[in-house]
Amino acid sequence: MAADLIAWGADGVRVATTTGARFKSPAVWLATTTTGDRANLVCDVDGDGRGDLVAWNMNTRLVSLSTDSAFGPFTSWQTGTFDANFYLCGDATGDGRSDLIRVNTTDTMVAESTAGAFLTQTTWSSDPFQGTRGNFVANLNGDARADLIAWNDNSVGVKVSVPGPTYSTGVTWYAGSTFSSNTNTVGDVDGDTLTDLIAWNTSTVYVQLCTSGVGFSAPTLWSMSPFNGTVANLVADVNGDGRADLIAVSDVDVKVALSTGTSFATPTTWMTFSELDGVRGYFAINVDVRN
Ligand SMILES: [Ca+2]
Ligand SMILES: [Ca+2]
Ligand SMILES: [Ca+2]
Ligand SMILES: [Ca+2]
Repeated sequence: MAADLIAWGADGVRVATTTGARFKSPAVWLATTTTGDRANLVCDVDGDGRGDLVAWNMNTRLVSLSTDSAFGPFTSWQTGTFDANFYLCGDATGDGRSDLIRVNTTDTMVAESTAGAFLTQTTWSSDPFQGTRGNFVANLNGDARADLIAWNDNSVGVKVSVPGPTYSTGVTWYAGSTFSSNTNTVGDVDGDTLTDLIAWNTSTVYVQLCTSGVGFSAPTLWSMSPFNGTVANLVADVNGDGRADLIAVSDVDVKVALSTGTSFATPTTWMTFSELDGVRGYFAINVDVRN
């Protein structure tokens, strides 16, 4: 399975599915003006392998499930106030379904997915864990549970998801400058199932590999091609070889730099277009079972 390109726009959500070698012309999967007043996310919340839409509002969380060729109507999966600084999703519990995670100034809370609703959020850690360059949810140690990353200018901290369920005490997995002037993203670029760090600069891309689930390597140069999208930089495996690739979305085209396992190949054009509205967000995740 390989990641497709999703553009959540003002009047609908469009999907450009991958063939493994390019993105097809975008198709409207849901005509909607619905949007989250806090965040828009795309995660597989019912665990069928296909990414779903989550519109995160302060007072309600709405979900639109992938039917494999479209997104279904939005339905409410949770009501009540659920507010934060960082809004994330990922399978923190390890049951195959993505959960909602909020990282706040002083704590981190998780609302578990039951495949039809989100349970009331519970506190998984009670200390500050915001990263200056962002927080990310990804599997780092090879169990089924997604862990929490706080990426800072001069360190990267990790809280591992453990049975309870809860987060472990935060541990520094890398101490040192982390090289990014543009976009900080995460993905498994070498295909060992452990999530790595990717730092996009104006004319270079550096990678910090996850090393056996206990730390990150020092930044290593993986690309010297000037490669930044004017509207979005994304990381996902678009050709299905198990290694996460770089996707640069611009106003006139979408370029991809495939991972070779030790570097990123020269970028190539995967789609040309004039109207891919992603004003609510661009995402790269598999949404169908075909490719
Ligand atoms: Ca799904
Ligand atoms: Ca889960
Ligand atoms: Ca890896
Ligand atoms: Ca790949």
